[in-house]
Amino acid sequence: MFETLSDRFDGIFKRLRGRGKLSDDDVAEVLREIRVALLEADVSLEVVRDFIERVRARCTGADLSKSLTPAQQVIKIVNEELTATLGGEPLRITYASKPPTVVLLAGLQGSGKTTTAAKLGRWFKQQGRHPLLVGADLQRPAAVEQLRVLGREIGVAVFSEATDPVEVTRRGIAEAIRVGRDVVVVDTAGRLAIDEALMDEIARVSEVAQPHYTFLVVDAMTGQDAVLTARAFHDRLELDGIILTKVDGDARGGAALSVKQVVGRPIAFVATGERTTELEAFHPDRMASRILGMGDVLSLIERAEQEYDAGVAEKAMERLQAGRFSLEDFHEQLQQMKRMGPLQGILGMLPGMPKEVRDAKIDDRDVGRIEAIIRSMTPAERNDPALINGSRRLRIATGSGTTTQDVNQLLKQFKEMQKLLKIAGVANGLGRMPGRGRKASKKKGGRATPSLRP
Ligand SMILES: Nc1nc2c(ncn2[C@@H]2O[C@H](COP(=O)(O)OP(=O)(O)O)[C@@H](O)[C@H]2O)c(=O)[nH]1
Ligand SMILES: [Mg+2]
Repeated sequence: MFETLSDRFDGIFKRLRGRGKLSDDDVAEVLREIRVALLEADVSLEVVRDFIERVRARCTGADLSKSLTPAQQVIKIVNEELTATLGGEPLRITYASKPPTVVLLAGLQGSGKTTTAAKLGRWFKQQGRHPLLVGADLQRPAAVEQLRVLGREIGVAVFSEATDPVEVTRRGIAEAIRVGRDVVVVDTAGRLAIDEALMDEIARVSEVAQPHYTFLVVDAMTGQDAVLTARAFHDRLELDGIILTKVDGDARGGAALSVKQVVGRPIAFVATGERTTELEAFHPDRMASRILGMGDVLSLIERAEQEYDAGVAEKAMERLQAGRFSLEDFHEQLQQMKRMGPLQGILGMLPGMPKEVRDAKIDDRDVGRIEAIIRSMTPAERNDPALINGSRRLRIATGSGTTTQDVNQLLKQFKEMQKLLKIAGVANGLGRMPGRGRKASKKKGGRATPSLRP
């Protein structure tokens, strides 16, 4: 889900990351790109417009944090506004003080109601509840059978009988009370399109069910149609939330991003596949980070703000730009990063970190060894590894309790890293983490492509 958008954001932020201070024109350009990306992802026009305005206001307002680079600030703002667009706070189920808690599922035919009813049964069971599934789709005999099969699979009882949907619902709830089930999930019939007969039926079922939660099940792959469907149902039924299904097949995610604002109701769950395990409670914040393809940038930024010594970062940055980033600087950076936590985790959180670096296995024990080796070098060697010949290599290995192979490996890795940093331009992001990184941009035009090797 959201692959399209994720790719676009990745490109936009990658280019941003190479910048120093952002001019009004830069901001306008970024906003234009984000706008196109959202429209491409099939997000409703009204939602896009509103989103862009909110981001614009904050990017040009006084909201900017002194301790973040411009790129980080924009990412932070976009992340927060995406979270808001996706619904802000996750929906929390509160259980009826007088059980059972009744959940009514509505939706078009084929949207995934029956499958979702079973998934919810499983989910409630995992929450320590004792659910009962009620099959109130009597349109096709196969519908109830489908629910029974799924019920057996997940070990949740299913109630149904060949009367009519309203009667089945009434008796299903009575049955739940009788046998002490505390959650009832009612699966209902759908039609191919919204029609009056369907709306009447679901309204009558709702009348007797008096549901605590009415969820509309919609197929994410239908994009903006899903949003229109949701609005039509909400007019009749007063939805509490949306369950978005088949997000596994939806690369764009337009429905997910539009539904909260257009319908005024949040996404409660997303279904990510056909199996009964494939249902997730929806967390807007986590989804936003996922869309931005950046692991957990906010936690990283927060940690960086707390731990990173801006002075050291700034110095490293200057040296990177001057093409003089040495093993000495590398050592200092390692120290800094170590303070922030296990290296592997940090690298995974860095947006735009080349895949090779992110996937590289970094063991914190290796870091200890690297430090020992660097410490055994003379300052001259640290600043110019080319000095390190055979006898120096042996001395360093002995001094650090390692082998000459270890020393060679480190020197090779350092060279590789310089290359990677150069390619990705991440040297910027790294070196100026939250720094008052202005210095970098004072140089003409603020174009800060580091050249690591003279
Ligand atoms: N890939 C995928 N398929 C789903 C998902 N949810 C439901 N389906 C499939 O969609 C089809 C219709 O589902 P069903 O529950 O019968 O829909 P209903 O008519 O609304 O009850 C079935 O083939 C399901 O296996 C999902 O999240 N991902
Ligand atoms: Mg069904």
